[in-house]
Amino acid sequence: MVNLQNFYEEFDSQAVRRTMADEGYYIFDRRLDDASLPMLRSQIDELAEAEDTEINYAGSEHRVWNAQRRTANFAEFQKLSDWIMPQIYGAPYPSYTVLAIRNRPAPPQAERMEVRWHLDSFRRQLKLFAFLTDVTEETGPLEIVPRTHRPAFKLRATVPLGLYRARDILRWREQKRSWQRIHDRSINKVTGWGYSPKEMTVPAGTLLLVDTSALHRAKPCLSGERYAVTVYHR
Ligand SMILES: O=C(O)CCC(=O)C(=O)O
Ligand SMILES: [Fe+2]
Repeated sequence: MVNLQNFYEEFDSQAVRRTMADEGYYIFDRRLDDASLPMLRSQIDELAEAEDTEINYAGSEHRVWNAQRRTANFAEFQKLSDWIMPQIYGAPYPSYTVLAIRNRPAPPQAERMEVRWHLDSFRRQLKLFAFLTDVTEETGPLEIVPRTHRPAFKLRATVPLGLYRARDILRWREQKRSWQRIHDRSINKVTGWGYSPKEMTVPAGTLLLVDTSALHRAKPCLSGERYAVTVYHR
């Protein structure tokens, strides 16, 4: 069984809260034990064979939803996240699912790269990621623009970036929002304002907290593979 005890014991809620408020993400110094990584990866491989697995990007991405119900190890990540989040959020903030995900190289035509940037929601939304392989530029890192989770940024950016548009309101019930697909052109504007995207290239075993109301995307996997676990909160 994966042992997350150290993450509880060493958790410095003040430091995490401060970094999350300032930057919109927090990388834990402590990593998962090396020994647990192959075990977790092979559990993802097993689960990925199930019939209800979501498969994207020309078969290169496997998404196993509700992994916490399928394997006790993934429930451990959910427990940890349910313990951490209220301390940052300042209110009860239960998780609703754990995603176990595997990415292998995607054929270049499998996806529209220029609209991968997005917000998960317009208001604060926190996620816990655990990366089970070394994440390099090649294996499809999560990329985020630090500090764009802040209300001051959203106020400034909403109109010039078209995060909300008239058509979002006209088609409100379709639940499609402009901030779910943001064009690279908009990101160029944001970098012009002094914000710099940051690639989460981290060693295997790294845990990461992110406010996914910041601008972010998953870069495509070009070679190798990336395994990760993500705990989702509403
Ligand atoms: O897989 C990733 O790196 C991030 C995907 C994403 O946009 C998310 O989990 O919100
Ligand atoms: Fe996202």
